[in-house]
Amino acid sequence: MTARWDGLLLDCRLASMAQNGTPFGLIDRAALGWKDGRIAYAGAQSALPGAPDALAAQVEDMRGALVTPGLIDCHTHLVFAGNRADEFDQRLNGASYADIAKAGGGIVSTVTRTRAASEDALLAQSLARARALVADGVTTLEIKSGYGLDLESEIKMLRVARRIGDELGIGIRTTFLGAHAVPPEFTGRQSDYVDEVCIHMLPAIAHEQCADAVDAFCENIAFSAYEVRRVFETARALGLRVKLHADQLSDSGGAALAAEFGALSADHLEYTNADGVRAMAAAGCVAVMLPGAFYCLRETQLPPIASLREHGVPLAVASDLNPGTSPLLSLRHAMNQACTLFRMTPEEALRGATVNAARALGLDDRGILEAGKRADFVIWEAEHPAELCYWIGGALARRVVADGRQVAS
Ligand code: DI6
Ligand code: FE
Repeated sequence: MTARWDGLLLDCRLASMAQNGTPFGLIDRAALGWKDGRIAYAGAQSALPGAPDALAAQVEDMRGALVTPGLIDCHTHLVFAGNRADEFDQRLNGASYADIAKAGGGIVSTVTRTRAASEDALLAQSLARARALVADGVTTLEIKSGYGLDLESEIKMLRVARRIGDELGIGIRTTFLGAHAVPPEFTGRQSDYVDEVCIHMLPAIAHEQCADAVDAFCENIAFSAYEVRRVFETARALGLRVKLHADQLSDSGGAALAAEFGALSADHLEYTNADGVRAMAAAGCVAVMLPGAFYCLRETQLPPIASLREHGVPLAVASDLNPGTSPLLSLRHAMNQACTLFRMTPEEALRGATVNAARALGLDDRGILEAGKRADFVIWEAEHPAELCYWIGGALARRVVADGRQVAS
């Protein structure tokens, strides 16, 4: 009997996200079985290879409940200390994000607090945010460094990120974002800081194996395309995949640069031009939409969704959870914003938070309900998958399962 599956759900409505010719890869009157953290069966209940009780140790009747792949938040800055509600207040009193950054606030103020926090304090604060995402359906989470900006503090952040995965039983992908901002001790010496990132930090990060990818903030208030190129060349030489904060506030040629380096994704893209879109399409680079930052900054320049669609660039959606421009604790809420603000369809938004998000992280073992994939799934208090984008807030996730184990209810 040891060959039996660990669990089997009957009579569910699976939004499998498989390309099976139906929207959302929908399968009604479906069954989902899993064993040892992997999906053993996902398909029509009528085609199960045996009697349910003989197939699995635990069988549950879902009475038509909606089941989707676990959500994947492929772009967050979730590990940080303190918050920036004070800057939120300043912005409402007229200061712009760029003004605040130039006056030494912004990212640098979070850097000061993150450096000062002990690893355990950083973990405790960050865990609370991760729990909120998981409660809303997230089973895989990308977390960037970038608030340490010295080797020791960056490694501390990346260690905390991995500890969150251990604590919560979810999947974590870590990204080194040393080129996020110039730390205070390098003020006026930006190119020296880029040297520091390339000559000292990146090799150490690669040696410690604490990052799954390398990111940079390519922007006129951050790092130039020339500087990012140096970071990417170093990453490539060290065998690390790259991704990029590209064209968020201005057209800096970020999308084309990301594509040139075979980036997993280029993220934001509000100001990306037609050449950038074409380059991304040719390179198979995922476009990560971050409507939370667009909303918080009250941006008006929309990312070129129609053109990305037309060129077949895979669209992902993420929270960009960060203390400055997107204090957003729900990926589902980002999906709602992607629909309402960016006019993505609910199916595109759910694909963007499952299969395409997996691709933006270089993962092909999740994001879809199919035999052999990770047993990461969510049982929802909803009838139709469009509801996941339609409701704003609320506690829709009835049960969140990662690696075959319940991680939130
Ligand atoms: N782009 C963003 O929107 C955030 N970082 C980045 O590279 C902002 C981070 C912050 O303000 O703390
Ligand atoms: Fe970001």
